[in-house]
Amino acid sequence: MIKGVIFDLDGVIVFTDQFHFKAWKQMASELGFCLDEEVNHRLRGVSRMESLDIVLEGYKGASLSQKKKEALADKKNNIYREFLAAMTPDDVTDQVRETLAELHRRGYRIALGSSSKNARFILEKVALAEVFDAVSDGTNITKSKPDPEVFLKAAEYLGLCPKECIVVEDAYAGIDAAKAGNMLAAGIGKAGEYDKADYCIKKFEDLLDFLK
Ligand code: B16
Ligand code: MG
Repeated sequence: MIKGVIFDLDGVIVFTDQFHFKAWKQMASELGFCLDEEVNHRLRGVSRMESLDIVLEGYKGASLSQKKKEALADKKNNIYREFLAAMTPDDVTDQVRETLAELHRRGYRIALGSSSKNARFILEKVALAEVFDAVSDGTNITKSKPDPEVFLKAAEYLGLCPKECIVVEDAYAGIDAAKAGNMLAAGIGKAGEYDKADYCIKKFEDLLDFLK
């Protein structure tokens, strides 16, 4: 029986993927290369340093030391945080806010399961910090999606077993992580086409059709 719903953040609750992309693009242009829009979907759900490696596939310069890579990731994060700083509660749709409230009314516990180290900052900006019963994010994990760690921690923080939880994800890596953690998975957006997802939803509020 499902008792808990674990939500991915970027691409599910908020659309910060556009800010990630703009920040990576700016970092790339300072290094003298262009970032293709096609790269964007490969960045979903993967950690900052793994994203950097994907972005640097387009860089043709001399190889970069670990220290330089960390400086580039910091630079990207500073640009990204400037976009985040301008977020407001209007960056969350009424449908998302009302669906979360309805899930609570129906007795579900809800958690966040995000790879981002900026997750709590984003939740504060969009006035959702008090809504989640638990938060598992990039600050409490050692392995990122498709490893299940972030979702297993979320279930643990909710006091539930993996089998009692369903994950809502926009990334293939996130659906793989949920399945590796023995959880049900609902795909939204691009992940809605993924055959490993147990449920495919077109709109966020469609969750209420099967989470009765
Ligand atoms: P940060 P999610 C992920 O968020 C993003 O989809 C991914 O593009 C990003 O690299 C990752 O967080 C790390 O974010 O640099 O803020 O720590 O989809 O897992 O909520
Ligand atoms: Mg995501």
